[in-house]
Amino acid sequence: MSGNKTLTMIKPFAVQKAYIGPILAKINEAGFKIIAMKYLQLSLEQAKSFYEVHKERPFYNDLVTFMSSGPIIAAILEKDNAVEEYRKLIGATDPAKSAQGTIRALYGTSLEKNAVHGSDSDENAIIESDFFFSKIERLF
Ligand code: IDP
Ligand code: MG
Repeated sequence: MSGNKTLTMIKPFAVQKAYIGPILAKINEAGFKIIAMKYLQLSLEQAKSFYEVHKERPFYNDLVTFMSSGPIIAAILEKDNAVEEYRKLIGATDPAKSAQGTIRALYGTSLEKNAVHGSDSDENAIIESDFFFSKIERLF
């Protein structure tokens, strides 16, 4: 059975461009419940740790530098089949290839600055949620 939670981040460039409000509105309109949320800036080391799975990829250094360049929003979202449903809502990794009306198509500006993160599996949703939030920082 698929899980009902996913982890999102609103990435630095989208925060700087004042897209927090519009993106959270899309998330709520799509029926996700926000069960944990915080506003923070990752250190370079923390960004490296979050994206560890990508450390062999050519874009890794740029990605972790970008992700630690300014404040972000991290949130745990709840909905049936959350991982898949949220990836549908955000669209493809490259905003230029994302379906019309998706969060990345609307608010992403490049492959790297694609507005938001979304977990890619139930297992990673749990790992990523635990990365940002302790037990008392979430609704249950
Ligand atoms: P995802 O965010 O859609 O799951 P991943 O392949 O997990 O995509 O990549 C993580 C993040 O790394 C992407 O959201 C994007 O910001 C960045 N990224 C992925 N591929 C590239 C690339 O080819 N060039 C630059 N950045 C990339
Ligand atoms: Mg991914």
